[in-house]
Amino acid sequence: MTDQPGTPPEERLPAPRPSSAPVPAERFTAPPSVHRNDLTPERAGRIVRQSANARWVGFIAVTVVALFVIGYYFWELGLPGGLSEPRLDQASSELQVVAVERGYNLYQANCAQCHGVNGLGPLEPSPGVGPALNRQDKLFAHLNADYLRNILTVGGRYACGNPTSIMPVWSNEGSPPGPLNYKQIDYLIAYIRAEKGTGPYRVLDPELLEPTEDPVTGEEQTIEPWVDPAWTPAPDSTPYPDCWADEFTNPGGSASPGPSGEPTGEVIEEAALGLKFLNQDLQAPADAPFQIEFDNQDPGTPHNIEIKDAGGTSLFAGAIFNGPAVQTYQVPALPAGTYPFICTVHPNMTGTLTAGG
Ligand code: HEC
Ligand SMILES: [Cu+2]
Repeated sequence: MTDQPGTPPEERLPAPRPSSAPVPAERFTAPPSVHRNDLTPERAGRIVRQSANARWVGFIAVTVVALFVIGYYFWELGLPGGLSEPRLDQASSELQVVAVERGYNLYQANCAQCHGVNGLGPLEPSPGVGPALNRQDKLFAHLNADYLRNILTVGGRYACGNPTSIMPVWSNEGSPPGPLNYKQIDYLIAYIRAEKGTGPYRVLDPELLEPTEDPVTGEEQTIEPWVDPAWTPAPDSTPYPDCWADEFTNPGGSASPGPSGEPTGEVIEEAALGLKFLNQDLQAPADAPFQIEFDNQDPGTPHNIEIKDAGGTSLFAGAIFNGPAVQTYQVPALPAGTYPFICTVHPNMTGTLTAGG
């Protein structure tokens, strides 16, 4: 069995096989034509032509791909020199247009009754009880997107901490939840913060979302954005106060809130309801201090009485307070004459005070 006796079986090498003669086998051979490699001129021409076609195909394919890449590059990033807008900017400005147009409708439906159709609040032709929003000094920094989002989520008390504020919670994320979802809040902010010179934004029919036409001119109606991006505050101005009502507590001019101390003088009465002074003709003594007992009957709406002279200079401005509440103002002596008075917050509320006479 083995030629290596003595070694353990696992170290033994296999026994060599006796050599054998190769087995005769018939070989397949290709026909002689296959082995002929001399080229006829036609065949050489065909090969050259065919390989030229293949090169063309390759060249065209590479060119198409290269052009596509270049075209895509400029489509995506915009043509140099601002010839076209980058695709994403274009898409986002389309979204911006949609947001402003929707926000406008939401504003008109929910906010205009208090803040006015143009956002001018008490200065509207039909004044609203809410403060003006469409003012560059407010829009510059005070009414930023975060502030707007917060006040729409928390409600009017976010502005000045007034728990009886009549401005409700608008966001459905507030407590109690309001009627508007986060998208609608975004739309409102987009409308309030839309800048002049952008757009055009169309006035869409709230139901059909179709553009509306001016009944007189027949032209498509467009939205006038509020924010003027070129506006900057005067160099000596102070920032707009965090609480909008603080703006009125220190009116300009030489107004002083009147001498402190014991109230003295005749007491006359005034009341405000529905954004109107109920008594628009007040009689006061001349040349003697007097008091005005002011009954603000508008719930959650701030009013005061500010007395001016004929030239419009403020002579006295009473403290602004929310109704319903009564406060008594101490008014300094006035020379005989007639004086217009207004509510500082709602300059449309007017009356006339006659001293003496
Ligand atoms: C029922 C009337 C009313 C409605 C409706 C209303 N508001 Fe107001 N809003 C007010 C009043 C009042 C204030 C003042 C809050 C306070 O200090 O009590 C106010 C304050 C604000 C302020 C803060 C203004 C400032 O100068 O700080 C913003 C912003 C505002 N409202 C936006 C809106 C928006 C947007 C809507 C529509 C979704 C809306 N309001 C609907 C009454 C209203
Ligand atoms: Cu008022």
